[in-house]
Amino acid sequence: MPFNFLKLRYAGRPSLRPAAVVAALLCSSNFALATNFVEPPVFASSHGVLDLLIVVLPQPVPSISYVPPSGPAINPTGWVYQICPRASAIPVNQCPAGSPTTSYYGGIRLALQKGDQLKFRLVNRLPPINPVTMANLQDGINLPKNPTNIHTHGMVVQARAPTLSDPTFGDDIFVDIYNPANGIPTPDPSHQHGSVVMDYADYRIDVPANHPSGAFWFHPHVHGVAVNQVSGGMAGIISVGKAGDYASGDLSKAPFPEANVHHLVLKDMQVLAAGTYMFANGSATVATGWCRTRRTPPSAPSFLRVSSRSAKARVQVPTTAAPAATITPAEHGSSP
Ligand SMILES: [Cu+2]
Repeated sequence: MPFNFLKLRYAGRPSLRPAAVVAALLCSSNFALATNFVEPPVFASSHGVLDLLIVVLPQPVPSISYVPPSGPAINPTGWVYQICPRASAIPVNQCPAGSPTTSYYGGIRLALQKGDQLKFRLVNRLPPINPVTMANLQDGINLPKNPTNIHTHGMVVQARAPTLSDPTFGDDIFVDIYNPANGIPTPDPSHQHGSVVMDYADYRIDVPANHPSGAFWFHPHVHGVAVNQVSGGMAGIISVGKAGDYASGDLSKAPFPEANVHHLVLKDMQVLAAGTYMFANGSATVATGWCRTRRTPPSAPSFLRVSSRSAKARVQVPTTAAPAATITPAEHGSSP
């Protein structure tokens, strides 16, 4: 698959910035890695509720600039989750410019606690997809219209469809939310498993009071097109509780100190055997110096170094050619 997603918690004083990591993975060989680590933006629940507006839309990735051998510089277009507290949203279904809105290509973190309610409105502002770039076109005639939804990967929550008395969706992977600007979907009885919704859908995901603490993630889950969307950047972290709930910080089993917990998102792109990559704005030939040719010898794994005063850790960087440190979503088979 043209995507690997790694999220981790680790101790120490990290020396890498997520945006730099993203760029480094996509990158020319002379990219400077030694920048400060910055946590992904966090939206945390308050008094048991996290209530957000989430608009998914295309956006140039400013941290990645690439000059192909025969052409002007390219800033790849990513597909990002633009997020703001629902209370700050402006009519109709828009996040305000500037704070408190974020649309971070590297992904954001939703910080939840056991027993919380995660509520959000998901608005689809994605462009249509060129069918040529789709690996799973046979999964539905409407997929080029780029429907989306959200799945909370790994969480133990209800896969709930709306009812007359409760119109919200739970973690329902069968709802397809369409951007009206891409046209009205054609009825497709052979592949339509759930609700067809235009423009947006409202979700309510109840986190059980006895939900395990841990690190999870969210991503779109419309069969046949999820791979395009996740590859475009649509993913983020969900944390429940604290790392100290399940991890010890020392031999006496003191809880892991929360100040030493950091979150990192790695994303990469697949460079084809012919040395090309299909950007949203067209294919480009990849120059010598991109990640695969940086390996010496070519079969050796790439490493990302995370250092601290007291310890050093090496985190193996996953690549699409030889994934070595990915969180494999086992329940989805070969799909995200
Ligand atoms: Cu998943």
